Amino acid sequence: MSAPQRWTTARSGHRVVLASIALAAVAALSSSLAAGPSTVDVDIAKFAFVPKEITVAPGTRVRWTNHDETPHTVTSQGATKVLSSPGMDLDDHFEFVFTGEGDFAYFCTVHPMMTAIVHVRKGAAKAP
Ligand SMILES: [Cu+2]
Repeated sequence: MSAPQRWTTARSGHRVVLASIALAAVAALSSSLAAGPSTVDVDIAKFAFVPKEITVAPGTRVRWTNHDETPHTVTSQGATKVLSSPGMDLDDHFEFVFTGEGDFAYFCTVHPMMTAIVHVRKGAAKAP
């Protein structure tokens, strides 16, 4: 009678250790998410970048999502070539973290009339 009891005790102890490891993993994941850059979304819909103009703080990640069935790109205008996405199909994302201040005009290489701009300013409100 005493042997099965010890076995049960050892098993429940093992379970407690596993639960602690899982909790530590969740805590590590959420703290790394909290420390990561905040994200601002730009939609690509009906052959337009929406919003067409945004202002973000340095360190902000901008994430473009294509909602059109037509492929689009996010490509820097001029010589900078900061932004250079591949062709994005429906529901594809493209992300870029803006580290320094500046004005980043971009367009779609497939439809050059699609233009937009990201302003990066130290005073800009942090995204939630
Ligand atoms: Cu396009």
